[in-house]
Amino acid sequence: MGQTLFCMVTLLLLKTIFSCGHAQDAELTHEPNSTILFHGESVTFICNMKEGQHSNWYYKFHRNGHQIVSNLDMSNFLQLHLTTDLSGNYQCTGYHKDSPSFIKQSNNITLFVLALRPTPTVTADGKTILEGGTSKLTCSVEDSAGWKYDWFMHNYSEAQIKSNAVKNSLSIYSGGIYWCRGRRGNPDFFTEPSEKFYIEKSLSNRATVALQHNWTPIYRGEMISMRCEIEEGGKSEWEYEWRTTISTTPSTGCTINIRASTSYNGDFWCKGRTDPFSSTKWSHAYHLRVSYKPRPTVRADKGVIPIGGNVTLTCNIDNPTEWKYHWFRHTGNFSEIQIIGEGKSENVISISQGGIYSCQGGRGNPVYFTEESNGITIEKRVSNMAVVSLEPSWPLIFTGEMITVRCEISGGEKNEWVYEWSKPISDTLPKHNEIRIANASESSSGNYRCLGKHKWDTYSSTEWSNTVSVTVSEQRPKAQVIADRDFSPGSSVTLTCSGKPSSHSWNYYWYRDENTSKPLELNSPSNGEIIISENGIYFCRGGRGHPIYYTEYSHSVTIDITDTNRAAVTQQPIWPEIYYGEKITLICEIQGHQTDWVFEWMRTSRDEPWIQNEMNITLLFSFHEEYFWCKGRRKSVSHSVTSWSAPFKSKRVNWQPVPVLTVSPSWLSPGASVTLKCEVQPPSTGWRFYWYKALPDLSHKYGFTGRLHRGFYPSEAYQFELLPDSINGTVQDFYIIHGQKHTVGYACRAGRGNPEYSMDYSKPNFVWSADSHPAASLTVSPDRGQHFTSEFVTLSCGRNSTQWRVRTFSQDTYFTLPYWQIWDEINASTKIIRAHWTCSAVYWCESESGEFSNAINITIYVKEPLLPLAVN
Ligand SMILES: *[C@@H]1O[C@H](CO)[C@@H](O)[C@H](O)[C@H]1NC(C)=O
Ligand SMILES: *[C@@H]1O[C@H](CO)[C@@H](O)[C@H](O)[C@H]1NC(C)=O
Ligand SMILES: *[C@@H]1O[C@H](CO)[C@@H](O)[C@H](O)[C@H]1NC(C)=O
Ligand SMILES: *[C@@H]1O[C@H](CO)[C@@H](O)[C@H](O)[C@H]1NC(C)=O
Ligand SMILES: *[C@@H]1O[C@H](CO)[C@@H](O)[C@H](O)[C@H]1NC(C)=O
Ligand SMILES: *[C@@H]1O[C@H](CO)[C@@H](O)[C@H](O)[C@H]1NC(C)=O
Ligand SMILES: *[C@@H]1O[C@H](CO)[C@@H](O)[C@H](O)[C@H]1NC(C)=O
Ligand SMILES: *[C@@H]1O[C@H](CO)[C@@H](O)[C@H](O)[C@H]1NC(C)=O
Ligand SMILES: *[C@@H]1O[C@H](CO)[C@@H](O)[C@H](O)[C@H]1NC(C)=O
Ligand SMILES: CC(=O)N[C@H]1CO[C@H](CO)[C@@H](O)[C@@H]1O
Repeated sequence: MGQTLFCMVTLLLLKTIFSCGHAQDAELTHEPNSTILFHGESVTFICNMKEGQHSNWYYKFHRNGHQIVSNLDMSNFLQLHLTTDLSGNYQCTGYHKDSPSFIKQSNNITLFVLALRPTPTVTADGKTILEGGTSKLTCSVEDSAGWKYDWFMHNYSEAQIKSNAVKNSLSIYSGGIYWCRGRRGNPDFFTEPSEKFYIEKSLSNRATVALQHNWTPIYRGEMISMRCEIEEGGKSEWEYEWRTTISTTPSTGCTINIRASTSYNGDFWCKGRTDPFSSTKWSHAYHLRVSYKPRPTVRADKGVIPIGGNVTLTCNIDNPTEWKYHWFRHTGNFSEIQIIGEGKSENVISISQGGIYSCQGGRGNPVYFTEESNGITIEKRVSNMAVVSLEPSWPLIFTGEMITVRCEISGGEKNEWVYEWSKPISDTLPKHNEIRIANASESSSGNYRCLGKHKWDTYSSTEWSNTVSVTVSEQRPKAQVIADRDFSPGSSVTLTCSGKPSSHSWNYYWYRDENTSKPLELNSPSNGEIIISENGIYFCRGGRGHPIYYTEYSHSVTIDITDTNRAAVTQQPIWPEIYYGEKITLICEIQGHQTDWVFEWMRTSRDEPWIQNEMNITLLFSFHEEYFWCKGRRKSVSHSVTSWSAPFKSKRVNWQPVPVLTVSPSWLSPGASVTLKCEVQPPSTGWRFYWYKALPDLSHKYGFTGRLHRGFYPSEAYQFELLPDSINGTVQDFYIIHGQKHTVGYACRAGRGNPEYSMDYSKPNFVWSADSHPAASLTVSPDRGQHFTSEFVTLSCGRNSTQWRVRTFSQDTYFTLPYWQIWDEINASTKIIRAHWTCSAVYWCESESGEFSNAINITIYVKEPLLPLAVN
């Protein structure tokens, strides 16, 4: 009954559709419901007639208008395994079983079958997840629909975390590697897996780069440790990551230990990580700056440790509190360095010893040291007092005097001190306690002071002593004579001698009548006064010290008690005679005040405009005697004039004196001394003597030396070489030569005055030796000392002829052979003489280099003796 009803309703409906003419269309659907499908996927079409029971219909499926043969059973669904050639337009058609002409056609479905399996993409609303937050991942398959989603995560190992989800998004809470795939259909068709999507979890703990020590500047060479600190990080096992701007990447540990160098200058960041996907944010950058190793400087509050006090040294380094201080002391370049303070945290030190101090800073473990500071020299004053004294303590010292400056130090042994002077005399610093100046000169002037330093600690010294001022006058002082001028004839005269510059330390010595060897005896040599009642020429000088240092002689005053204010001409030097060409000084003396006068001079040879009291003259050759007069005129009272002095006649002689040298002995005994004596003829005084050795001059072959006269000038045969120590001449007129062994010739010369008046050389004189000189030996042939006027005698100097000559001496005359006795000359050094009476003489050889042979006596007899004579 029910069935019948249903059939009736269906029929009714059919009728309604057909009768209305617009029955509902058939509907074709497909699963998966997507226009784009992929090769390998299955698709199921279902055809719905939307009218009656679906079993009342036959179904046909068409692609692109062609019936699809796999649907021969005419069922209402069609499953296809897709390949790309199955793309196309699908439609189904239904035929009503009851009325096959009743056909219904479905809608068209267009399918595109793509060859390549699709790949989904994963997108996220953030690449990192904050701690406690979430992130949403979305999986999308482009251009096709109907997918369900599988999610996978890689976290140490791979796991599927969601399967067959309808929603294509996923909320996640932890970091990791995520991917997805889509699936649809039955059986499942899978997309390719998506790309892996990396999500990092950002931990809220803060990372900080910190130095393990809190020092500000880091110095080159210092060991430092940089640490990555993580806030509240104690709970987790952290791994660390570092990032820097320097070229080398440091290790991945929690700390970076490095020896600082400028190549580490840069920025450092770090972060902590608990697992591969969970890390903190990067820390703030830490700027590492490595500076050069510092060198501290030392300063002292004073340079010298006062007596009983001390000195504070300060070691300065930047950031002083970060360092510990090490102090050193040494007392010389080679002394041991003493460590006096190690690792003090104060940078000051108080010292009470002298020396050179330096410091160094150190910090860290192992200790990092700064450079060593400069050294600072600290001296120490000890309480001993240095006192300097001058001996003798005259306020003015004269050139040539002997003085001693002495330094005395109170307390302590004398030899424990080294002395230092602030006025050293020479470049070599005297270290002794006295400076003895044997011959003071202007350069010895100055302020002398001294100090003592301990021998074993030269940085400990006394204070400078007092100063002693030494003034050395350049001039040798001269004595001055003043006569009290108001003396009346017949009474005594007082002469006063004074040293100029004056000094109370002078003793005075008086002389009369040019006798300088013996001063007059005085009661009190120190007051300089002498009362005289005897006429004479007086002069004086002062002297002081030990050995006595003398002033120059004063000029002399002529005391003629019978006349007052009488001018007198005197001569300086006081020589008994003056040779022509010699220079002397004439002095006009007036008793009384010398300075008060101007002078007039008169002489026989010419007018004399000279107006000073001293006149230099040179006496020239003259046939006439020359006289000099002078007179004085008071400067203050011009009409007060003395009378002309008595005429002064110089004892001039018109020739030049001649020196005569005698040698004794004439014949040498081996090792004897030879005494040379030089006499000036005629004798006179004031001479200095110069001594010479005679060097033969062979260029004067025939030169001979006669007596005294210029025509036989000795220098023609000899040249003269000054003997040692004779350069300034000698005062004595003799000269001793020790250890002379061979024949040799000498000469002398004398001179006097300033400028020196110098005379000719004396003729040479010889000392003969019978000993052969190694250089030459004179041989006689026939070999004997006696010969006869009838004989020829050959004299030979030896082998070499040109350097030697034969000399002879007879009757005070020297000859070079040949002479008129010479018959023949073999060569210069071998002579044949015809024995002649004049030839009884001494013979020897001599060479230009100053060498002499032995000397031989040869005696000539007039007649041949009856008996033959032996040599010697
Ligand atoms: C198939 O997909 C289309 C478009 O997305 C939609 O309009 C239709 O309702 C779907 N059909 C089924 C049976 O889900
Ligand atoms: C990742 O792996 C760790 C260790 O196996 C585990 O503790 C953690 O829960 C995992 N995370 C997820 C999202 O599975
Ligand atoms: C340095 O001098 C001061 C004051 O004069 C004194 O207090 C201190 O003890 C002295 N130190 C030394 C080491 O002598
Ligand atoms: C130490 O050496 C320096 C430089 O070589 C030198 O100038 C100084 O005089 C020396 N000091 C001593 C005490 O030798
Ligand atoms: C003293 O010095 C002077 C020049 O400085 C010199 O001429 C003289 O010979 C010296 N005297 C002595 C004794 O050394
Ligand atoms: C005289 O000669 C001496 C020594 O040469 C010299 O010092 C002096 O100045 C001269 N006097 C005059 C007035 O020329
Ligand atoms: C000679 O005199 C000069 C100047 O007075 C002096 O420098 C020199 O040392 C003297 N020579 C000798 C050997 O005495
Ligand atoms: C040469 O003669 C002198 C005086 O006649 C004599 O003193 C001397 O000793 C003689 N010399 C030799 C070497 O015979
Ligand atoms: C002799 O003297 C000459 C000139 O000085 C020299 O050249 C020669 O060598 C000398 N001969 C001998 C044997 O000494
Ligand atoms: C309803 C509809 O559009 N039908 C069409 C389906 O496709 C065929 C040809 O492929 C057409 O003829 C129909 O009109």
